Amino acid sequence: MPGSIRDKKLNSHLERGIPPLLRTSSYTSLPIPNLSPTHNISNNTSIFLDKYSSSEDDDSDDDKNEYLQMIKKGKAELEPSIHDTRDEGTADNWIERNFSLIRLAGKHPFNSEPPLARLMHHGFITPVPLHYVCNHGPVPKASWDDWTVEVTGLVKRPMRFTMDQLVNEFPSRELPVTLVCAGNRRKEQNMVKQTIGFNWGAAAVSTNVWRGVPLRALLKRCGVYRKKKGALNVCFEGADVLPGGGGSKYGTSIKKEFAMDPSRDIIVAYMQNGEMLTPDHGFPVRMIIPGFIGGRMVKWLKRIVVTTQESQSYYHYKDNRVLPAHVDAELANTEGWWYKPECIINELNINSVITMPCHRDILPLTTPRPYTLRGYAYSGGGKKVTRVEVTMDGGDTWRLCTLVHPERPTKYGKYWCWCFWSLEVEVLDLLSAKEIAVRAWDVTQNTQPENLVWNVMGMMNNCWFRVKTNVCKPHKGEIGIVFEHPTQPGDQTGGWMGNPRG
Ligand SMILES: Nc1nc2c(c(=O)[nH]1)N[C@H]1C(S)=C(S)[C@@H](COP(=O)(O)O)O[C@H]1N2
Ligand SMILES: [Mo]
Repeated sequence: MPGSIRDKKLNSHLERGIPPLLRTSSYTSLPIPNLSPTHNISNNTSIFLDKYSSSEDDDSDDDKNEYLQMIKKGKAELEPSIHDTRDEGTADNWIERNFSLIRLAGKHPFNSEPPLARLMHHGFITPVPLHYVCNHGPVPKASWDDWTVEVTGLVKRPMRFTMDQLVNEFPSRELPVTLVCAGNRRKEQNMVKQTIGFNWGAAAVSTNVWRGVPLRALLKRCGVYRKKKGALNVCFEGADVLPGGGGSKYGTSIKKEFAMDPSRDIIVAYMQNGEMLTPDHGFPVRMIIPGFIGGRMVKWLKRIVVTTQESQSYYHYKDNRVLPAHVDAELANTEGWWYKPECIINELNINSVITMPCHRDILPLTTPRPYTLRGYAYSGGGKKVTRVEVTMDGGDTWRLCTLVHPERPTKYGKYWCWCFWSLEVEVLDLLSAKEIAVRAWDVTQNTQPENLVWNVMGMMNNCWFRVKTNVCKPHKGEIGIVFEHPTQPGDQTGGWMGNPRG
């Protein structure tokens, strides 16, 4: 198939160094690229830079090469994905998956996150097989050659595009984007009071390099009508058929201004980390909406419809909303809270997590030397995380952490990815602290609340992330500090919050 994605070859030069995070961090084997003068990408890797990339954007070849090296390194460290016995007898039995992913919603549908320490080990770019997955139902079986994306509704020229057309007839944009499920850290909410969602830990967050057609370019080709003519929303519809609302497709929508805003970098993506999408992440094509919650990024994209009303999909209303704390499932239905436009979640909120020490890590006190606390932070809407602070005295005093942003801001000054913080502390300080807590701030001076604010869907939990410390005796005559995270994902027990309240 001439001109298709499969024939494109990577063609670029290695120039710049690696981001500082990768040099300074002490994650045991971070992806420290081994820069060599020539590129060698294995045959099955179809990374390419097409003729549009340099004119279209600010994602320079240098940056791309750094990312490529990270991708290569991460891939090399991973065990092969497999047909998992846990998928036997389900509609997903044909999909190969990484065995270490923690399954959160029982067997099926597949909702899973990587072990937190493993996720962090890879640093800025997450290997595809470890990227968290949120599927509401079975993964559609798709073929590149047969797939089409229809653009219709309030457009002058409704059209249907094949995958090869999307690749060859449009400009493309490639950039790293952090995806976060709005349910990230939900298990903490479930400990306080059961929500209607399953137990995400703190690893429903991952970063890949995504490539696709700017949504704006696609809509312009089809001639979107003006607002005066009622073109207010852009709806996205997936191919997955789901039980919700008596059988419906996964779908949602965003405002047309968002869809057309070049600074938002919204793409119709057909590549992740330099290869075609995997089935779990939307093969062959999905939405990527940087700075938004993952729930708006429709996978297995079939239709883009310009409308006056917001999406009518069941999932646009019954999912990805933050309702006030007093609203339980019953009240939500009787008082129609699902349909109140102000409860929708679009952009992510500010959040940060302590990832080092890990849960149940023991720090022996035999050789007291400084210890480095570490973690991740992100915010939404392209806002830069500007400050991360740690308290060891319940919030009376805060210490400033070192922050590393491995991405370069876009030409509009946006940050679409997570960043990493670290803080060196004395072991004696840890010994006298009962708890270590972290909070982040973004460029608009938003920060995280001290206490958890429960909501019925358990979404956007971003209270201070607290790790408890306890003195322990790892060996006879030895003394150490044992660390406890608030929860462990899924049905795993452990964590200072105890077990979920049913
Ligand atoms: N078609 C479709 N798109 C979907 C979903 C889905 O179930 N079906 N899940 C959404 C949710 S809730 C999230 S968090 C992201 C997760 O993307 P990922 O699985 O690639 O990490 O996909 C979104 N897009
Ligand atoms: Mo999600």
